[in-house]
Amino acid sequence: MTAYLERRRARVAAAWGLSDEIVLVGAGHPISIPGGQDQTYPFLSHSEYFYLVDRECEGGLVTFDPKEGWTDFVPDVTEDERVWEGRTDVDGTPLSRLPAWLAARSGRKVAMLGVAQRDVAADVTVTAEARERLQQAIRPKDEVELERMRRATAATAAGFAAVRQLIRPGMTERGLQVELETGFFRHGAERTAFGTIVGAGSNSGVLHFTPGERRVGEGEHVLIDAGAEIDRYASDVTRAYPAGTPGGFFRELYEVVLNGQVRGIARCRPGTEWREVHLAVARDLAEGLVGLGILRGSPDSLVEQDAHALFFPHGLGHLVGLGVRDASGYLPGRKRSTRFGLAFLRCDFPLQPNYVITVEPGLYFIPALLNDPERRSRYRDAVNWAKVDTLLGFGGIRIEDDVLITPGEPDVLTAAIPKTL
Ligand SMILES: [Mn+2]
Repeated sequence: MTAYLERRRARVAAAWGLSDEIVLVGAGHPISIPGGQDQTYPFLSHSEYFYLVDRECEGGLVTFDPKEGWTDFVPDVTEDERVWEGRTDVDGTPLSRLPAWLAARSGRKVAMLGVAQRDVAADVTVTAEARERLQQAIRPKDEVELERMRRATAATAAGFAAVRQLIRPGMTERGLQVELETGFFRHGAERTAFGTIVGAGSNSGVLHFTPGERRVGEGEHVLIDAGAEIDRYASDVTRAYPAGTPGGFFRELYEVVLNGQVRGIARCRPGTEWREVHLAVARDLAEGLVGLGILRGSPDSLVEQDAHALFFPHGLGHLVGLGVRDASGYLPGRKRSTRFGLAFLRCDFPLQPNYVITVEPGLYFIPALLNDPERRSRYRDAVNWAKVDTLLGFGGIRIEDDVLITPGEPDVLTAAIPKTL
């Protein structure tokens, strides 16, 4: 086994700290597309399995016995698979030996991670604890992971460079998506890390917009949130581009978001609570909205009232790496806030060296949020509703980079993608 996988497994075993319980981590199986088309969705091994084995293996299973170490169980390759898919044998212990392996350990508690194996009686508590500890062990990215992320980022940068020059009135969202993803694939991407978001005009205010045939209008802008994936490692970038010369309001709002994002990135230091970075950026955005005459009051008190969340209704970011969400989550014992301005945080933990986290503030004019009479009443004094009414078709602006936490200055992995107007 490669040295980096040995190091990973040793780190995970130490994090589990087990004496008697055993752990199974399943890769999972392809999922059929309904309708008898003889097709499956693209197969990706469960990320918990992939992290420990670093290969795609349909039906694969890695086990850990604290008394004996790791075993890689692999399915036998059938003749059909050799004929139709060109599959060859994979190194490992034949899966047919798993029942005997389990029988020899009967009576010991089992943690079942990855995709659950049928017919294995797992202990719910032991499973939850092992999963939490594995998630924490996955968070800091090792050199192999970072090298892949840098390649994914380079492919992403190539796609953004290609699409940027094509943004002009008349282009469709779908047409821009095609050029962007072509750039990714020409530069090594194997897949997109998630469904590409391209929203023109008011569509830029739909947080996860699926591009369609809408054309970019004169004086509108386009929001693109996309990333390439290589060897299972993801990149996740958002930029907003004006079609032609940016209008006054676009420029003003853009500067507010960019300022919040740049200052937020600078706060990404080891030991800093992610929730505090989020709140500091929320405060900067609120201050900017006061400057634009959209919010009224002191930025601190506006954030305390969650007034910023009317225009910034999502968390500041999430871990990215092995997949677009990597091992995001909350420290054990922490619960989601019920506050409107904090409930959507995907992460709640102190930042640590080698975490990679997205910093992606945005400001939007979302009719579904802003036309709600209850909110209009609660924030009667905090919001200049007459001005908001003129902006309900504007959409939104988000700016997102992937930031590697280091012992010193944060390292912006996606810095090659320009974000100045
Ligand atoms: Mn993101």
